[in-house]
Amino acid sequence: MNAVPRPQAIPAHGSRLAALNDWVAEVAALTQPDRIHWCDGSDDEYADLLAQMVADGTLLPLNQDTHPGSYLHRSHPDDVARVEHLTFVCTRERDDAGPNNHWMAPREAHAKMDALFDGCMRGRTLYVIPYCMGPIDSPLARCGVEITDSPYVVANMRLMTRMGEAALARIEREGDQGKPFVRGLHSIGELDPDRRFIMHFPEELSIKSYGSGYGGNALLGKKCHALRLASWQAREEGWLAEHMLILGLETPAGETHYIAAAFPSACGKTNLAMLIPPEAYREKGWKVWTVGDDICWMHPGKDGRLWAINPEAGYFGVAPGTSAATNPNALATIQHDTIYTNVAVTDDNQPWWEGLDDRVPALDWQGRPYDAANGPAAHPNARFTVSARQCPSWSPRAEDPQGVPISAIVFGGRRATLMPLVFEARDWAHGVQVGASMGSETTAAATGQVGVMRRDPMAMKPFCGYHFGDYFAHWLSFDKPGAKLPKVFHVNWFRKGDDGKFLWPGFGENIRVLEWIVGRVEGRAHGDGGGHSVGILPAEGAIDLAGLPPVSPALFRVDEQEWQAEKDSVADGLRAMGYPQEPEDG
Ligand code: SAT
Ligand code: MN
Repeated sequence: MNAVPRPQAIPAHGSRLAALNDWVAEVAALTQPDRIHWCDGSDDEYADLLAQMVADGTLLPLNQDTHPGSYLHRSHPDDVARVEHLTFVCTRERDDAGPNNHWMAPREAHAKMDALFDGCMRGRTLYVIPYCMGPIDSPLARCGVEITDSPYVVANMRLMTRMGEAALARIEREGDQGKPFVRGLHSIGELDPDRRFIMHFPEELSIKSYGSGYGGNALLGKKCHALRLASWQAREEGWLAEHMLILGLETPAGETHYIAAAFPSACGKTNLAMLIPPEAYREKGWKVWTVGDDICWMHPGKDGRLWAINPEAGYFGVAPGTSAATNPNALATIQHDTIYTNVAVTDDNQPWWEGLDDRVPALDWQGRPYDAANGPAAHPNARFTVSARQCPSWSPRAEDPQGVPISAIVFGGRRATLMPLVFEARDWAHGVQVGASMGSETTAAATGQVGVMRRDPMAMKPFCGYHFGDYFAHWLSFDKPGAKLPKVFHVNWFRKGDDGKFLWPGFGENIRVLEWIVGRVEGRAHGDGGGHSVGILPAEGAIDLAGLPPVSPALFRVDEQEWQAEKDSVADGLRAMGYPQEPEDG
């Protein structure tokens, strides 16, 4: 076997920031690693990590002719998705976490986690990953340090965040000014689902995650930091940390509007963010630019508008269903230098998943010879991890330190019935209500039953790090004098007809809806006047374009009785999540 280069020798002091060194030393004393490696984020370091993981079987090289620089990771079969029932927000007061979160007292949670971490890195390397969420020079970006014993996590963090020396330099500079960094401690432990917890301590800006190597459980910059802790910080500091894609829609007039859109996990955020318009639109000059596909941090600017950054630097996207027809940009993005997790492979060792094409895979996601009797070849939550810059529609504005101004916010879920293709909220308060009322059928992104309708306000049910009642109030608080807030919309690509078939083609044709949305923003497109309880629907014919099949009126049919039933269900759902809040005692 090849001699595999080991990580660099342990520096006596990795950082000039005493608080960081002390924390690393404290964690090392608890976890007892054989080695400590401070990640510098360099190409050499990444290459060494990949070589080491290939040598020990953590990564399998894919066909390097068709997919240069790409590897497959097969996870433990019990470690394939987020585990919401094992995810906790640990605040001193239970009520601060709200009924939308599992709660544990911080002292109890620390004791439980420290018992798990005790000695868990024996024989392993402890990696220190300084990272920055957002452009490295952006005042809107925030930094953290993840400690992990998983080289797979390090490699993924390198693709998903700005990781290494530049982040460390910023953390040190901010440390000099007394600014804290988020501390995330992670170990894959034994990958035992009975010894697995993801704990958040928003008051301490810290995270402890044990027993899983899966994305949202283990890449702590993502959901744990950029959503759960950041939403807490955002509330304290007057901004919003949201589960939203950000896209730029360039119109034939050459103007680019930025749209932020919240959909639950595995409901098409990546596809919408990378949309390629149909020919009829491209000819006219429409183009979509991708700023982000999962997370959006929005700050009110001096001009009253909301300015957004994508805190991430990569995509951790769902592979199944991604194809030349559904998302050609994603497919082009993941042609090289991509880490695939839990996909199948063809007989010539190319990554494969359901919906890609009609080839028959050779091995399934667990490495077994493919047999349809075992279920899908790729795990339904199989993922790709890739640098955002590889995307053909990547927007250079994703690196803009001040972010992009948001013209419209879009909410949407997976709803087979009732919800029209698109409607506009009457005003900000109504928009907040529309977001808070979101419902969606569950997907494979989290463990549990798939396809069950649940309330998922703003697509943040699994990610809001504090009480939903306070969260809605925080959203409402943005409506103040001088604010130039985005218009708010709701879309549903997933409505089905009586025959059980989707009524809307989706994907590239979603631009027809986006066109109406920016038309409304610019004051050009017509609405129906809103003389009903839904909101403002497009006027008849307002989203039809010659050359494309007409939009089915069934996509806009709203039965008032069914709408009333939905409102009752929303009210029940919101009450269950603590809104409106009970008046405080005493
Ligand atoms: O939680 S992950 O980031 O791994 C994927 C998702 O659910 O959005
Ligand atoms: Mn997500």
